[in-house]
Amino acid sequence: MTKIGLMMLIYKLAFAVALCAATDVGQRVILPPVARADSTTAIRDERFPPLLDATLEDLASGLESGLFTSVDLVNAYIARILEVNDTLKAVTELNPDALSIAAEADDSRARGEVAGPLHGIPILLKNNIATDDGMSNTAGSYALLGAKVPRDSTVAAKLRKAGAVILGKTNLSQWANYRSSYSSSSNGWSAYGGQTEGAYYPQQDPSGSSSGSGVASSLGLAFASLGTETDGSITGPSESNNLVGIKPTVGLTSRYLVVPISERQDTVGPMARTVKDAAYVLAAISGPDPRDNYTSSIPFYSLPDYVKACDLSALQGKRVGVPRNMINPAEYVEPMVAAFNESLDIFRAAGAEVVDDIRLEGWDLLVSNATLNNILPADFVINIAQYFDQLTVNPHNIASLPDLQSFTQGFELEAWPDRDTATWERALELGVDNTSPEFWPIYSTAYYYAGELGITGALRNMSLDAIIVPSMSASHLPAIIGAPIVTVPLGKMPENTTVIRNGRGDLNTIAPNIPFGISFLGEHYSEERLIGMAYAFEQLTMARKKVAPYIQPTTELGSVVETR
Ligand SMILES: *[C@@H]1O[C@H](CO)[C@@H](O)[C@H](O)[C@H]1NC(C)=O
Ligand SMILES: *[C@@H]1O[C@H](CO)[C@@H](O)[C@H](O)[C@H]1NC(C)=O
Ligand SMILES: *[C@@H]1O[C@H](CO)[C@@H](O)[C@H](O)[C@H]1NC(C)=O
Ligand SMILES: *[C@@H]1O[C@H](CO)[C@@H](O)[C@H](O)[C@H]1NC(C)=O
Ligand SMILES: *[C@@H]1O[C@H](CO)[C@@H](O)[C@H](O)[C@H]1NC(C)=O
Ligand SMILES: *[C@@H]1O[C@H](CO)[C@@H](O)[C@H](O)[C@H]1NC(C)=O
Ligand SMILES: CC(=O)N[C@H]1CO[C@H](CO)[C@@H](O)[C@@H]1O
Repeated sequence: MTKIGLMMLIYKLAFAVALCAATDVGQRVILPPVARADSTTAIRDERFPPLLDATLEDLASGLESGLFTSVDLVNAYIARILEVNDTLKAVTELNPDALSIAAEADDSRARGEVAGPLHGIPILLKNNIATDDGMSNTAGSYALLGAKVPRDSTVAAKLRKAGAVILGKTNLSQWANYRSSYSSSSNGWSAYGGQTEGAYYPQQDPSGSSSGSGVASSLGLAFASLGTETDGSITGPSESNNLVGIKPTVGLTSRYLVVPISERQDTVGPMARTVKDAAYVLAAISGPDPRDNYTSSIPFYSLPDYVKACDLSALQGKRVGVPRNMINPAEYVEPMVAAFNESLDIFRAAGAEVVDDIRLEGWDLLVSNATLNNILPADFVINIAQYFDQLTVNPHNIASLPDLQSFTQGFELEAWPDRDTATWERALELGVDNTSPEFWPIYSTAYYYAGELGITGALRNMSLDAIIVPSMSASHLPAIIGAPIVTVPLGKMPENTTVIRNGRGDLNTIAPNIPFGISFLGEHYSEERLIGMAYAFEQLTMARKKVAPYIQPTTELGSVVETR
């Protein structure tokens, strides 16, 4: 749920990168401000929707007309997963019941019983979102292999109720990237799951920690997937894998039976290929849950219609602010900033007012005070113990972070000490948890910086509808206050980009063809407005279509239907 991303690269690699003179600035992505028809379909001349880009509306209408069945869809997606499994390791396990659930969905559809737009539609879950079925919920660790939960997580239960077929679990950065130090970890690696890679460049850093969810949605290994974010883990892998990601307000989606980092910052959200598809998934998983009392802060009697929010004219009359001081100034991300700069004309052409060069003082205050990073460790020591406490089967009798640390250090497949446990050591040495009196000044200071001197203050003081930034710089302030983000594809790194490896040196973080995005930030529970603006922007740009993966599966619905 936290990503090792470009922010880390700025701070940790600043020196190394300064030596790396030839970072590319050319081949800017030109996004003409030309309105197109609502692109709710990937179908062109083909009889079957190509699965790399198939939208929910394509899939639902094919199921409705009998062109294919939900069983066909499951078979096609499984074949696609297996085609790229060896290289990308995006999906940790398949649901052994997926085909029988799909068959039931087909039967009920034949009887005229359709649960909703997701009826019979295959979706993947990040492997930290528990299901009470034949799949495990490991957060990528052997510590949880064989563990059992008392019931489905609330978001999984809601997906089932909406008729979706839970197809499998996606690989992730182990413990949502809350285990190892920067130089010893890599996005998308887990002991149980291996190393996930992105599909846009060989050995692409898939970003994290919802790495497998990003790669899987990106290549059409399912209709869409769920990820989780604590600080960047939906936003980062969505941008690096050419996707739309919605990081919902903390409290809009239940975290019950989701392996936690922080009750204050964790949230579950969709990673999909279009804004409208993500909105359909968000609508299905949102809402109050007595088992996660943060959801009692939902201010709506009935939820907004996130799908209807997808309105081509949603940018008309809006004011968007550009906080230049939050944007990563490094030379190696210049193509991202250049494309972002050019996109401002699209906002203007669509009738929005761009308030450029606003300064969020809270950003500078927050990133210059290391004490303010202590929210996550203070929550984690408490919240991870609460998760273990809920298990009905706990194979290694782990009750606390010290138990987990000693299991990990003693279990060979956990790859310790090559992959260290520095994040846990730090949390344990801190001696402050979220019940300590010392916790509150830290939390309230960080909240004030990210809120009043940051997002909330800026939106109010300048009457803005949203703050927009390149997605690489989006996650941190919203993380602290639990506010939402919507990221949309914007462009890709140019052909002559100099390759930069991750901290561990085993993945390519900056490389040609790697996609990047633009993010819309807003006040708590402003998803409806952010989705509208993101949709209008997406429809004007369609940047996802301008980037092609270097590897992709070839199985399509046509061959599955013909050979059944
Ligand atoms: C990449 O090509 C562009 C011209 O298209 C040029 O301006 C830029 O300097 C080149 N960058 C590198 C790293 O060679
Ligand atoms: C994926 O590949 C691995 C070997 O790399 C294999 O062990 C595994 O069975 C494959 N996954 C599935 C779902 O078949
Ligand atoms: C929320 O739930 C937690 C855990 O069940 C409990 O400790 C806490 O007191 C509850 N808070 C509120 C405000 O109800
Ligand atoms: C983007 O725009 C800002 C503000 O106009 C400018 O300072 C910056 O140099 C531009 N960056 C790139 C890469 O074009
Ligand atoms: C950092 O924030 C903490 C918590 O509010 C505060 O006690 C400390 O004085 C701050 N440090 C600096 C250098 O401002
Ligand atoms: C918003 O206005 C308040 C009151 O004037 C001020 O303290 C705060 O710094 C402003 N926040 C931002 C981000 O402009
Ligand atoms: C389906 C898939 O790709 N899952 C793989 C994730 O990575 C592990 C370890 O390499 C494989 O065993 C899984 O099969």
